[in-house]
Amino acid sequence: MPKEIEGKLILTDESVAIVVARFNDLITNRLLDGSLDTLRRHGANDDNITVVRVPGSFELPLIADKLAHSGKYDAVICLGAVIQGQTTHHDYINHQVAAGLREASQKSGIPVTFGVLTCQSMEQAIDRAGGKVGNKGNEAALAAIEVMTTLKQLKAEGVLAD
Ligand code: INI
Repeated sequence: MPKEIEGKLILTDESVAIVVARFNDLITNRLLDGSLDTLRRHGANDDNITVVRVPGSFELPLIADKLAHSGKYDAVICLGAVIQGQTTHHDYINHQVAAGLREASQKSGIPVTFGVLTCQSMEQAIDRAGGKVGNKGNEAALAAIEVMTTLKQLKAEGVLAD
């Protein structure tokens, strides 16, 4: 049997930052509710959660990167809703945000998760923010929990240094 290492999905004293875009806040507040619910159900204490608001999704990478490098958090969850308009504006935002968040994660060494909806309509966004297709905020929080606890496990097994 191979040795398997995986996260335990239980939070103890980890600190988590959630960065949430104000643009389309009808949607992003629902994503935030989803993330908070998932964190709490996996053991997080509100005292260890910090919510930071930014104007729009385009501003997520800068703030996420600063928080990820601050040494104060074990994970950063990023929430936004980019809804397609009549121009290609959304395309520029989506690609830059995804690349920026991945880079912040890799360079800081902590999970920076992508809870940004990229939808063609408000209806699609509602479906994915607590509607019939789930809640991207829950998913982004669960991914953060899994990666945080996997890193912890890798340290406990001596694969990674403390
Ligand atoms: N920001 C979003 O989060 N979602 C959008 O759908 C959106 N659209 O469509 O324009 C959006 N624009 C604002 C952008 O994120 C920046 O805040 C703005 O360009 C200032 O830098």
